[in-house]
Amino acid sequence: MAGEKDKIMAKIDLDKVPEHIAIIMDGNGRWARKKGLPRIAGHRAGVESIREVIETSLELNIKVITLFAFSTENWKRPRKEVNFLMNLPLEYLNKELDNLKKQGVKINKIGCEEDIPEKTLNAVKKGIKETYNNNKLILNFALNYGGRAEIINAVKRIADKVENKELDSNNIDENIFNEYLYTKDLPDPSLIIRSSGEKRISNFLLWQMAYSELWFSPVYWPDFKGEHLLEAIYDYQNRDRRFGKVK
Ligand code: V0D
Repeated sequence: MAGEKDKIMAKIDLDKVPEHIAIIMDGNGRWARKKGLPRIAGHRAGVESIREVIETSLELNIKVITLFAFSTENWKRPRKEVNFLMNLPLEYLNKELDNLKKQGVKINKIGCEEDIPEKTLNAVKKGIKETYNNNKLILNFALNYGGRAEIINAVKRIADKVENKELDSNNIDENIFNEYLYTKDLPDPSLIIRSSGEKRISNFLLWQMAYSELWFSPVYWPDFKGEHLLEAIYDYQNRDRRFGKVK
């Protein structure tokens, strides 16, 4: 029997899939509240949605998925919640790493390493190392990431280079600037998705989103399934991307 996912899948043009999809995984806390559960139960349930997104991305031959897992602002949440979140990469990799390896998924991360507990960082680095040679799909986690912080960090390192006469400021262009971003080896996101109905970017990939298409799904992240990703991709494929030009 063809389910909702197969129905949308049949409409997708496999030659026009977005190369890089970035996702703001919002609505875990509200999902939990609606069910009378603690917020952390929502975060844990959100892991299942990551699995769905990976599976569907592999079916479509999508090259990069970036997941906004923890922002530079998330430190302001209650300490108990922050501690729980910082344990999730470890928990996730214990459970999923074998699968990811079999699926040919390459783990990557962007964001500021400072302030991330050593145990968390070591688990992530181990995941990156053990999947380094995979090439089906890059699963890029934004951890302690902020778009403005990323840009400031780039500007400071460029200023150092100019001061040391290793770079002529006249030569600074978009390509040079890109080399100083966490995402230097990744294509810009073609499509940015935010779940749970909020219509904001919240300091995510500010530089990289210059020409990204945006999709806001009303579905809370733990309820976000393969069919919801396909819905976003189907809409994306029916847009007219002009990059400022006329066709
Ligand atoms: C909570 C729902 C996987 C959204 C999914 C530290 C928010 C579950 C990771 C993860 C989080 C990160 C790096 C890595 C492997 C896995 C993760 C955080 C939150 C914040 F290398 N899920 N996940 N990290 N949530």
